[in-house]
Amino acid sequence: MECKNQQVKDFVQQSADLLKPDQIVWIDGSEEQLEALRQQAMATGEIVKLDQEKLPNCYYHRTAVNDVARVEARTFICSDTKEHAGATNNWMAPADAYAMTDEIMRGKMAGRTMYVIPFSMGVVGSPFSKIGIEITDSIYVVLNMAIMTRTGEKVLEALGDSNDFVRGQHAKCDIDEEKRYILQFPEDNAIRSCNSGYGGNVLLGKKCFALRIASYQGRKEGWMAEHMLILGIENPQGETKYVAAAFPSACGKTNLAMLIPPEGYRAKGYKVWTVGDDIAWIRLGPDGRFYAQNPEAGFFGVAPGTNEKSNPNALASTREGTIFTNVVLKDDGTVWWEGLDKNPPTGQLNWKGEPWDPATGEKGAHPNSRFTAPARNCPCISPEWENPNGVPLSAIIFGGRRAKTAPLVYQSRDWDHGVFVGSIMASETTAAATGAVGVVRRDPMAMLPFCGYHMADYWQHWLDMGKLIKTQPKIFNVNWFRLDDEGHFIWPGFGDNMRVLQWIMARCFDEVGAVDTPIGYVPNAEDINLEGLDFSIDTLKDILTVDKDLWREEVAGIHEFYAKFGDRIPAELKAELAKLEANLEK
Ligand code: GTP
Ligand code: SPV
Ligand code: MN
Repeated sequence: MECKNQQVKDFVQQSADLLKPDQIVWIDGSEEQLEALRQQAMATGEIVKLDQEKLPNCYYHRTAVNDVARVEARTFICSDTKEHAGATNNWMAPADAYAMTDEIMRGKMAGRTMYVIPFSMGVVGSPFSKIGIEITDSIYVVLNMAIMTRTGEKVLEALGDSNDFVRGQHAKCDIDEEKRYILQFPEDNAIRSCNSGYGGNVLLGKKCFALRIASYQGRKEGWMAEHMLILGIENPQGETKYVAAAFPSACGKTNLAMLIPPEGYRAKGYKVWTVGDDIAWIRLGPDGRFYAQNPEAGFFGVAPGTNEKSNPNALASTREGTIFTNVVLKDDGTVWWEGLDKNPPTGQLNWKGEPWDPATGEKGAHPNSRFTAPARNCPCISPEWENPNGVPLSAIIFGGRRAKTAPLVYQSRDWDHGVFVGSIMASETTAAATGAVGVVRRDPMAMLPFCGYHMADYWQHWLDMGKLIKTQPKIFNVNWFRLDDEGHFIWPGFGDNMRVLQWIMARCFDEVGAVDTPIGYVPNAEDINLEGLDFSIDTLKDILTVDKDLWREEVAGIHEFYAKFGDRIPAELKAELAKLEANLEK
């Protein structure tokens, strides 16, 4: 493959000068090249071929035991000043960050091959799309990028002689946790990642580019990069309306994106179509509405809990051309994880590659084990998912994992109030990032770990974007995770979330009323369809209540959180907080 773009060639040469690989291989996007790389990775044990009858073209991989999730504490936004990165990001001066990682990465590809992956986030050639070049010494990264993004020759053709591409450098180095760094340089369109082999740290098109760098680009260029799924809801009349939803990591985006409506809905002709499960790039359309595109081409989904009942569409997506990471490897060439079924296999190897006995109660798959599956495999993939112009949004949904406080669903009063609702999101932490699990933390718009600049400026950008659109999507908040006194989820969730989506749609098109509460509009319990569900209206009323005492505590938490941003908090949001406080005193 020949590259004619001088800036790309220079970047590759500079990378080689630093990393000193024995050879350089350009990824052309062909199946022949990928197959040759799989053969090589199998020979070294980096990947294992699974049973080709049951799981054609599927492979298995284990990461190092110390390298199983995103490392937020070692992720930095290296903007020119600390102020630009803001109070919620780790910051390092760009010159220091380059110098430090020059030392760490220098010569680390000696004796190895350096792969050059031209990739496009978004449909190649679409007005939404952006191009990147990832340098890596990991075949696993190449194979994953080939599923998660559009790669190869066609991307270089689309780039032409432009300098508008993100420069990504990844080197596995020694997988040393103490020298692991995930660095974003928004002003340079550049990313560096070293000493990791875990997805979110090394598939540089995903969180590093499509959220951290892209959120910065979006502010500069007048669009938005969000941690959101996109789905289409088709009604019995055959009309499809689209919504985007932001939930923190491992809080249900993939599951909602692939929802199968309950029997009664299916009988009437309702369908849900998946456009994306993790990231949405949103632009203003010519008709004054927001349009969203999924910049990815695959799903990097949480394996545990995925089963025939909870998410058959995700499971079906993984039956071909998929890479499984850190799940249980069975000697029959298939895989298993907690929650796949109720029969944990015996005599098999756990995610660490050790003999494992489920009777000990120890988990076989890592809680953040993942599948990398091509989006086109998904039985409910939307016919519009590769529409170069994206899909128009009727609603935006925020949500988190809250045992208490947040009701099942509520609607904001208007755009600015909706931005406030997003800014105060809080959720219990999950295994998707290293650190404690189950701790409530503020995670505005599910972007806390992914916003590439000052969070308060990001809120201002949301407010500004709202002013640009004629038809603003309605903004909602959901919580599928309220717990009862025994610690069980009260709401059945999954497919039954369709009942909430139906109310959301009805609100978008002024077909149903609501109760005005201190926090926003909450459904009349009678307006949530419980047909065919063994769930009492009293329990529903319970999870729709707005407990003023809990919300007063919440307000105290919001004040504390907002204080981090000082004067930079947009006046609109301060006013919304004051309004919430006043409403709670009424
Ligand atoms: P990332 O890929 O990390 O961004 O995660 P995600 O937001 O796509 O989360 P995902 O859909 O993979 O779900 C994560 C976990 O939440 C899984 O264990 C699911 O089983 C669980 N989950 C998803 N939806 C629901 C729901 O409606 N109710 C309950 N109780 N659990 C859910
Ligand atoms: C997330 O953590 O939000 C993910 C997985 O989607 S990762 O790619 O690791 O970021
Ligand atoms: Mn995610």
